[in-house]
Amino acid sequence: MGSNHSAFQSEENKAKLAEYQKFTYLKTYEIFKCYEAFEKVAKKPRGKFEDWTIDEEKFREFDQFKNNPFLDRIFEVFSNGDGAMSFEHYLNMMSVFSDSCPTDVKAKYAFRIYDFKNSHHLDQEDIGSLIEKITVKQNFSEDFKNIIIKKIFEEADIDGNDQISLEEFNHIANKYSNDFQK
Ligand SMILES: [Ca+2]
Repeated sequence: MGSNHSAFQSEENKAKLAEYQKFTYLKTYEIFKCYEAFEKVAKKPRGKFEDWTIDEEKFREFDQFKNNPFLDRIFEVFSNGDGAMSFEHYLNMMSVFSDSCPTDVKAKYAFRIYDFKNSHHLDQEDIGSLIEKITVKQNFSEDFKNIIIKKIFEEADIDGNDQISLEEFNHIANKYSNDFQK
């Protein structure tokens, strides 16, 4: 695939493509790949691809996210919670998950994904849910889970208010950014 794509030939869509190149961390061929993946599953009420959407059921069919324990949270965060993911939402999501996206941007979205109650901070319940999702096969005891939660708060909750703020989360994300990027 070169630097051209049949979907981006009109002046209007060329301008769109230029915007996507500017506002995402995706390379041009990655934007084309996203378009093709999205085009395959999207509902198309009108011809303009800006109007196409995918719902959560369709989103579950993407190989990349099928086994992700945070799939429902990812869909909610990137579709802005209205149940329909537009192409621009999708592109933004793929951009955040791409290798070129910087750690602080990834951390900002990871924070929102782990903020299960959309409360703008992570509390012990959020961290508990996070641990449950990533360790579902290990079947940890409540006691062991609480020990991990305590350890996480000891390290991350710098001001000791029993909540992890975005700033505190960023601090941890940067500290462990090498692991975080994997
Ligand atoms: Ca705190």
